[in-house]
Amino acid sequence: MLTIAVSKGRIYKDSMPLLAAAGIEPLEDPDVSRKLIIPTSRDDVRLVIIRATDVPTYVEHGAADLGIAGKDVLMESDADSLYEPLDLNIACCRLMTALPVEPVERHGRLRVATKYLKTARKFYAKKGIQAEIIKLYGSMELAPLVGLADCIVDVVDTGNTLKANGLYADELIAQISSRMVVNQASMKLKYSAINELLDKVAGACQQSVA
Ligand code: PRT
Ligand code: MG
Repeated sequence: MLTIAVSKGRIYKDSMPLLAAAGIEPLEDPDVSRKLIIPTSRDDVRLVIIRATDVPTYVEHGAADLGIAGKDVLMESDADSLYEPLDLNIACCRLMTALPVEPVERHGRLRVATKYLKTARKFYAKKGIQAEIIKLYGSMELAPLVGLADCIVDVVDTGNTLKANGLYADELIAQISSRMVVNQASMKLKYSAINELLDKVAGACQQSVA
């Protein structure tokens, strides 16, 4: 049995056509079903539906053999023993700093609101800026508007959310896309099944790029 960890939302939507190329089609819609384990058209493959940020943890511990996660989530994760064999080129966006359009006077250290603690810390340290990183779990765009932070670090797609909140994207930290990750032991023990799946999905990725 192969278990694939995937989150609901944009990654699910964009990755299902790729898994279909490997003959894997979910037998239930996770948006309708309350089940967290979804059987697929292949007896030997099932999906587990979890939060995007939990995908690396499930795969590192072998609770899932494979997983699909954004590079932003992987960079932030403590799971550092995963294989990352395939860039799926889906759910693409940019990890950026963003500032208020109306400049606000700053006193003392730069305050940065983000859910990307590790990545932000590294980014500012590399620039030689001693920033105070403020951990938030969502709606980062609000922080500069209410004086909680001077700027934010977040993923940006169209930029509409920033614009609607009086912010603009400033510096690019990383180009983001979703990756297939694989548990190290699974890669050894289930090599042929995983390799075949990766090959088929990789083929489907190339077709969708071409
Ligand atoms: O939403 P939830 O708290 O459950 O978890 P999540 O936010 O981690 O999951 P989800 O499904 O929202 O995002 C999963 C992955 O999609 C992320 O880890 C990214 O790799 C990728 N991705 C691609 C994005 C976006 N594009 C994106 N635009 N993730 C989030 N956004 C958000 C962004 O944070 C901002 O609030 O959408 C808003 C900006 O969109 P624009 O188009 O207005 O710029
Ligand atoms: Mg989200």
